[in-house]
Amino acid sequence: AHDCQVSNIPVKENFDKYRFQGTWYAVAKKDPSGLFLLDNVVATYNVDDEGKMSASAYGRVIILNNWETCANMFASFDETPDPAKFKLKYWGAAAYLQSGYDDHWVIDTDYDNYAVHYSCRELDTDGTCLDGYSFIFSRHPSGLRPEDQMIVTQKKQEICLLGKYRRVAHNGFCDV
Ligand code: DAO
Repeated sequence: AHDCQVSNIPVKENFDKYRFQGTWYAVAKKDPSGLFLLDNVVATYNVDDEGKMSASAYGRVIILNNWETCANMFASFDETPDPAKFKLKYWGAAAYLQSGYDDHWVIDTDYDNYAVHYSCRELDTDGTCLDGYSFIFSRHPSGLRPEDQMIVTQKKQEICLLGKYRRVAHNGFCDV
């Protein structure tokens, strides 16, 4: 059923950016090559009066191979014809942090507990993803509820990333 073609990956139907607002804790991550955010990753989404979605995020990063810090990141989202598929423009509070323009797809969410994010940065010639990343988000820093874990495992399979995730720790490193 899953041919791993990026263009065939199902995303959340009728995605509601308003219900998605607020704080999400990354509890697992599939890294891209040249990974940036390591752990203690928290993203807060907001929709303004004009319906424009933005986010701020932080997480522990290592700059220049040896300097550990907390990255303070900002993001704005461009909408596409599919309400669950955005283009993410992101930049750091400081110039030495990463910036870029990535896909930002919401694969699934119940808005209240879990969300599965996906971004393919580079397509392979066969239409599968050559380089991408994915966050599993929870509304709770403690992790996912058992009933959500089953759904999330299913979704990881659908995006062909089952087994590729690592746990994202929340140990207070970036708390203010
Ligand atoms: O960690 O390797 C990586 C890629 C992360 C890209 C930076 C994203 C910053 C903004 C996050 C908004 C919500 C996902």
